[in-house]
Amino acid sequence: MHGGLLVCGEVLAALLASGARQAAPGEFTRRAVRHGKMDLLQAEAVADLVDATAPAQRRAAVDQLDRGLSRRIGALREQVLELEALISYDIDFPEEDSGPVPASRVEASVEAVDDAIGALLGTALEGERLRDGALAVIAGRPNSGKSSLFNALLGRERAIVTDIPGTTRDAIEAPATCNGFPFRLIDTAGLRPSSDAVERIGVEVSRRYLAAADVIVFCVEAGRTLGPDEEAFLTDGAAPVVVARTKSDLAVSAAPSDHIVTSAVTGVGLDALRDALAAHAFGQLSSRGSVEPVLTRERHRLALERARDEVRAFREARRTAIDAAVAATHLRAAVSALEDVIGLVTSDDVLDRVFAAFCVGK
Ligand SMILES: Nc1nc2c(ncn2[C@@H]2O[C@H](COP(=O)(O)OP(=O)(O)O)[C@@H](O)[C@H]2O)c(=O)[nH]1
Ligand SMILES: [Mg+2]
Repeated sequence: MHGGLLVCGEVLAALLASGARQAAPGEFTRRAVRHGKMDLLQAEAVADLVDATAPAQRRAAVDQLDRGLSRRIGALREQVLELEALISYDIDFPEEDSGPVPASRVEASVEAVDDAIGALLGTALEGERLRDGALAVIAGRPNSGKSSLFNALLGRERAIVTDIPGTTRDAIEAPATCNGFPFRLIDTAGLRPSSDAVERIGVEVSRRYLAAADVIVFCVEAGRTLGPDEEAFLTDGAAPVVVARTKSDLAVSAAPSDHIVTSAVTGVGLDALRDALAAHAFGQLSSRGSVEPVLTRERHRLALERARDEVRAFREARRTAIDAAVAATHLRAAVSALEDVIGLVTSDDVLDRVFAAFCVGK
């Protein structure tokens, strides 16, 4: 069919009238999961790939679709199963003092599993950020060049720029990609005490965004000495702060070397600013370069935390000389937490939740 809303709509109506039905969201992927052609992590990756706006998101989704994360979690599962095998002698012959496997070997193996789960959990913060986009908030005094910098980073005139202090009163959000990583860029009202009711609300909104920020871009004009309010802001330390010395085309900056000298007019420093944003919000992911599996959803993180808790409970149970068979139930629970992530056996309501976010036809 050629495009056009009316013709497509009428053809669709004719098909439905002849007995066809429309696919449910994610129905084809769901079938693939039900028939074992795909696991749950791969199904999630299909949705992530559809939603990807930044190259780093696409890379992670394609790797997950390739079973990168499934394999890694499968390997963890194998490790726990081997641990179970190691202690099986203790279970079968509980009255013997020591089995053929020395306690130190079991202990080392527990450590190794704990470390491996920990390494993967270490990717969750940036991984979840990778799916949602990192929140980068631009802040500073009124007229410090925030909106101009915001527009320059976006490459379009999204926020209103004037020389009147207090122009931006509401927070403005726009998606942006820096060095391949996704960001939600926020322009805010300038921070200052104000008698204007609307501006005061704007400043309040700015503070709320700042509290939630993953990284802050703090604007100070080049060549100007920082005021005490600005020095205080920098040591506040809620999120990492990148200082942008703005309007460098107007003044020579004698700023500390970690400040980034920028100009919205000439475009100087914009790349350096993007580098800094990517390094602060995605430092681990970008330094690893090649594709390594990452946890991108709360669902993954919670299940792996459960697995780690169970492995630790197992270690504790052995330390306190609890019956080996009882201690081993923790390993069973750890295995099942790992299997939940991959989705080897998945209940309908978990599937419903995963596929609710899918679009029709996938
Ligand atoms: N020459 C020059 N002027 C700038 C630059 N950035 C902002 N300005 C001017 O500074 C004033 C305030 O800018 P604006 O972006 O609205 O600041 P905000 O209040 O912090 O959002 C406006 O008149 C801008 O044109 C720059 O890089 N170079
Ligand atoms: Mg502004």
